[in-house]
Amino acid sequence: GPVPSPEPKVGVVVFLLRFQTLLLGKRRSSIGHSTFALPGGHLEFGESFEDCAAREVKEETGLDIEKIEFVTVTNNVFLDEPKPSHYVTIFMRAVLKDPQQVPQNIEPDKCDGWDWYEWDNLPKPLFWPLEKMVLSGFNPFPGV
Ligand code: 8DG
Ligand code: MG
Ligand code: MG
Repeated sequence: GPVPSPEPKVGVVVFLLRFQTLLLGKRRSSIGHSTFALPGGHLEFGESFEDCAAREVKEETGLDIEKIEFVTVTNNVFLDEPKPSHYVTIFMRAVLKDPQQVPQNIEPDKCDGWDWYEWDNLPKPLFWPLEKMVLSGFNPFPGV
């Protein structure tokens, strides 16, 4: 019989800003494999966007963040991926509690590693939801 469509899900991702750079990692997950993306993951039942942002960044990088705030939301339908999926993606912004803290690759099955990149010198290819924002002229740094 007909295959039921999967439900849209909510992703919460973080522009983690450190001086003039932000944190990106190369994905190993099936959606967006080998593209550079923000830390983040799925919103859990009952969770605030801020709590989800802090939890996912901690789980994926070991970093502790603060000044967590909502930036924007985008609608992302992934039909060309191995598993078709649909995410409403909440983009948050935050900074490190301790600017000297170093990211760790805590989930090496999901990411090749984390590093800081300047907005004017981003790695390629970017995960397309992020690429779309860059092309639209979006800038995550405050006061721009
Ligand atoms: P979890 O089990 O830890 O909750 O999930 P995850 O494995 O960390 O999920 P994820 O794929 O990293 O993030 C959830 C979805 O959010 C992702 O499949 C698609 C959407 N998403 C975007 N843009 C970005 C981005 O820049 N980074 C991340 N991590 N996810 C993004 O639309
Ligand atoms: Mg995660
Ligand atoms: Mg993730």
